[in-house]
Amino acid sequence: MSTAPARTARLSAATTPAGALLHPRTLTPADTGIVHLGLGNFHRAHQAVYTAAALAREDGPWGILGVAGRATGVADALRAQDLRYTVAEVSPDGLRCTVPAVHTGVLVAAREPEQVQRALTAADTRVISLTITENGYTYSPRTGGLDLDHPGIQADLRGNRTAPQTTLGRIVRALQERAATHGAPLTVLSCDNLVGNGNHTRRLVEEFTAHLPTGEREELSAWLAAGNVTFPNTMVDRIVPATTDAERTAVAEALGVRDEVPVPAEPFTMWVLEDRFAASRPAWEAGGALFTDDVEPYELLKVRLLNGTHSLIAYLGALTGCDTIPQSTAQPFVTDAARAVLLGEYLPSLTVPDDIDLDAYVDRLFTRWSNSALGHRTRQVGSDGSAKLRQRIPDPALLHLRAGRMPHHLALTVAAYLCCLAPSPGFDPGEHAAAMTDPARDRLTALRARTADGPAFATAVLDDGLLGDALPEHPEFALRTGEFIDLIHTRGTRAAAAEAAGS
Ligand code: CS2
Repeated sequence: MSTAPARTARLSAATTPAGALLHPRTLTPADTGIVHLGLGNFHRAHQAVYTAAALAREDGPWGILGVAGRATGVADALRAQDLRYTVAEVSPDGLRCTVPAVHTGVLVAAREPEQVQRALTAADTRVISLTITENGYTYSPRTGGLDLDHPGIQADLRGNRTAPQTTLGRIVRALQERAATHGAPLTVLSCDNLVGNGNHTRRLVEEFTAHLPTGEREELSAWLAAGNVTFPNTMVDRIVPATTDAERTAVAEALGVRDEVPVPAEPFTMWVLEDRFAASRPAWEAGGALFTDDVEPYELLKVRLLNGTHSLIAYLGALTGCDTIPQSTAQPFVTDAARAVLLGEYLPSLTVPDDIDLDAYVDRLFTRWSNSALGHRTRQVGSDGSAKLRQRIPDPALLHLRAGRMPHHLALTVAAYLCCLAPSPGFDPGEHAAAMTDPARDRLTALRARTADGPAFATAVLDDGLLGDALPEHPEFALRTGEFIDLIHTRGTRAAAAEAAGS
């Protein structure tokens, strides 16, 4: 997998250059205080870096046991490297390599389910944190609540306590065990791009608990009601692409050691959290985290201005042959569409927090998106659109529709997504769109096959609940989305964007 010369030593505890370490101590399994579900790149370049800064400021029991869901590659590579990896901060000015060294173990839930349950249940585990992506929450886009039709949820509600299949199942079974044994309080910390991510996680945990068979749920319900588990809301931000050989080579050159699983990341990073921790927490403010009573304004700002606009940039870019987000934003028509959706349609739907300088924030977003050294791919941002757009589009769209305004660029976002995922026969959305993964792809393709034109297709998709159950009350939104679909198919993506701009 590596392109570094084979004789370069592998990264390990012994070979980590001391100057790259973000904190001074070598952690052991006894230092574990956090079990993190979702061992992806984002976690390793975000929470892990803040945790290293916290440990550099004050020592504490905040080592992280990282749990991958299914994939074994990262976990096994980390084990072969004494749990060390590099964060390769990439900017047009160059590369900065650091090694957080905060993990005390790694597990793969599908392979080592019992060990995962033991770790989640351990009294020393004070925080269970999550970066499982929007998709990992097994919620129904239509209702926003737990997806009781999900086969994994059904199995976990009935199934054994030691090897649940879903994240919700793992958490609730561990909470049951905690309530029944030591009763040590716990914080469940969602770090995913869901609006009200803590509240949302609490709702899903409570719904899962409520559906457990009688005799299994009473003790846990009472324990939860007594406030033993908190679910702070958080806003997380850092653009973290997938790893390529380019980072492996660059890290080998910069550090002189071979890291099979470095994480590329932009220099910018932000974390805003509610300070509601049931059993203390690391001093994450040492890494710049902001603690506040009200995270929602920051979450809305980020999920709409950054993530929502990002989706439009990804889909317009993919449809015009762009591999990366910077290539997409280099096209003036994409920048114009991004500005229009951001300023004209997302911004009016939120209140900007007092400490945010909006002009600087927006300028920085465009600078971040044009970081060509980072190479963030349109297919990565465009993947799982069915779960992502549910968070980004409906509320702002409804605000405009209820006021009698058509949010043309939100409709264009949905249209471009649908053209990437379920193009009509004869329309080729290109290789980047084809490479997007999405659990809804088959369903969307089936709906497309059953409908005659763009408006009928978009209406069928929205009636199916893709963006919740309120948008179908405004059929004009589906019609507008469908017109853009037909325009993209017949006259091209640029023409559709020009039509949105002129509306
Ligand atoms: C992106 C995010 O993939 C996506 O949907 O919008 O991963 C984005 O890069 C991060 O949220 C930035 O913090």
